[in-house]
Amino acid sequence: MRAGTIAIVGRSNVGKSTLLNQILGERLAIVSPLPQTTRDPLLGVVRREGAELAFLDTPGIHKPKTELGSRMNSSAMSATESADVVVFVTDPIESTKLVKKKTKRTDEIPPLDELAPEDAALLKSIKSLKKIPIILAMNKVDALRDKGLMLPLLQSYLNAAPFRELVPISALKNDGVERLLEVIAGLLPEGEAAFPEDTLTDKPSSFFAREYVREQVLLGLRGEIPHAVAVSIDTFDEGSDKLRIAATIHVEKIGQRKIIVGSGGTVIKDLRLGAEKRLRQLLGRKVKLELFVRVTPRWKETPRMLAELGYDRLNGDKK
Ligand SMILES: Nc1nc2c(ncn2[C@@H]2O[C@H](COP(=O)(O)OP(=O)(O)OP(=O)(O)O)[C@@H](O)[C@H]2O)c(=O)[nH]1
Ligand SMILES: [Mg+2]
Repeated sequence: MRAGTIAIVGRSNVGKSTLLNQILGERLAIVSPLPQTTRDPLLGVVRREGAELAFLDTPGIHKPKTELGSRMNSSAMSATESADVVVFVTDPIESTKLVKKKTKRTDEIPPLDELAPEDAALLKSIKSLKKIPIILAMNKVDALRDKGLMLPLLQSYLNAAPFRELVPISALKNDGVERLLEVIAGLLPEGEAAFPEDTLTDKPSSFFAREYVREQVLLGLRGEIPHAVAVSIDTFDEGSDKLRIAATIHVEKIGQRKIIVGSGGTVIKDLRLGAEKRLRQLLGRKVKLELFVRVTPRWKETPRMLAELGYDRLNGDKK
């Protein structure tokens, strides 16, 4: 059979986690309209006729402003280095906006003939890694009314790196995803399955408790709050009737704490109910979640806090 690891890599917000979820047929990864949603590489395993595909969703590569940001970038790059195949995800609409911004172009018709500078830089570093086959997944094609407009853009991407294949997809609408899997399977090395038949991921349930609380914050709150938040698990009790979890939401400032709690605790109650529901759906059992909020100034810059919050250099980054 064919078996191997596939890194899903790209800028923030291009739809990498949406793609992982669509491939798995399960809302495992958290997804939001905000950049830097994914902070840790996340493994998801699927099987197809004669193939085991172990996908690693990675944090979006961005210009880091904090120690957390640079850890996220390096974990994405090290997942890429150790992969058998790289799926480079990008999207035509946002790429176009980035080009417009850089070149200060004001044309009405989008300049769909140049790749985003951020993508160019990232492709350069992926190319220099070693001879890992790279596939270009042009995502969000559902959002383009005239798909013909995309052809010059695709050509620019093809010129920028030795892509083995180009697959236009819509991760959201499940268009082209099965073909992407076929292409990947064809590039994987011959080998034995690395995971037991029923493995979906290698992350423990407590990881998803953290993630799904953060997802509720990303989806429910605006402004500076979503990126100021980290979640830690205080207790995780499997129990007999239900799973009992106590978690702390860390914020950077006192004002943020107030907003998260909300007047009369309404906001935090919604966060709790939303996260409980997501966990119940994933784990197939009753969940009782208790949430606390704590102000932990500068947690994104403090190595000790980052390690405590699970953002140490363990996730694929061995440095
Ligand atoms: N129209 C459209 N939107 C999509 C598609 N795929 C993802 N999106 C949207 O794009 C946004 C970002 O999706 P994510 O999957 O979180 O993106 P990501 O690349 O994982 O982002 P980071 O984790 O921040 O790097 C969400 O609002 C998704 O619903 C697609 O195929 N079409
Ligand atoms: Mg993501």
